[in-house]
Amino acid sequence: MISQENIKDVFKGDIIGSDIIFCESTSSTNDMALEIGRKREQPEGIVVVADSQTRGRGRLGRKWISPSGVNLYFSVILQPPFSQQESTILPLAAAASAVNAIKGYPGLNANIKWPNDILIGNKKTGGILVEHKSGHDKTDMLIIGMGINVNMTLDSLPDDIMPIATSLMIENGSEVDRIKLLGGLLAELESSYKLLIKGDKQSLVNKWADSVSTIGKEISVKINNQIISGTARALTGSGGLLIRMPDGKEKTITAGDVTIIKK
Ligand code: BT5
Repeated sequence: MISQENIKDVFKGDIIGSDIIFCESTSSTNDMALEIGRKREQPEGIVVVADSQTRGRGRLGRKWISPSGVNLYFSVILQPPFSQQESTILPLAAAASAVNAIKGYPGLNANIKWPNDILIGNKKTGGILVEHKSGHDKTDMLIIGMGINVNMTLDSLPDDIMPIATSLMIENGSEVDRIKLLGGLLAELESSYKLLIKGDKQSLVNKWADSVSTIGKEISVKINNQIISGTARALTGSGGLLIRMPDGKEKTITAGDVTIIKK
């Protein structure tokens, strides 16, 4: 069980973990983080964790299934000292942090489906939703929301996501301590975030590229109403995906829904 008492010291970094707030159930930890962040003069580093969400959401208003007692749902407020455009790297930083933390467990070789899915094999075990909001006194806040299926069992997966989803426990057969995993993940996120602030984005991106299973595959990407197809070639220094199209031209995309056509 997660409680305010056993989670409050899960991680205390220089930036992340300035306050850790737990709630049994909330609509969405991103909304709760926004509400709390707007009231604080220095919201950076606040982490909001819930045991369940009643209206957990993914990108473009999609639903994030958030049952109680088994998974992780949390949001971290960051205020990066770089532009909103440069912040496109943050979903990737968050995904890489989750992958590194998960890889610490035997038998759990996670990978990233660009830009925001955490997969084991080709099934989704986590997702990231980054929202840009204005906070106290109109300061900018980035709310990094993460959902990870930790101890969900196969028979508890709803039918609509059963074919595409998994959990850490389904994959390696043993229960994972959610609080410990959260601590490891926040530590990874803090260390990447500090390096990002220092400005060495390209070397970080190069390190993460090894975990991005999308690279080298034939994909199609839906961006608003447009579909672009081609081969995913590499990550750019700002976390975008470089695609080579059938006519040989290259294009960088910064967001979108990726479908893998051929491995
Ligand atoms: C995401 O969106 O993958 C981002 C999910 C972010 C969830 C966290 S939980 C904490 C914080 N608070 C929130 O309200 N949200 C964040 P997207 O790429 O749009 O994927 C959504 C799709 O994933 C859905 O349409 C389903 O197909 C699938 N899905 C829904 N729930 C799932 C789950 N628990 N496990 C695996 N797949 C799921």
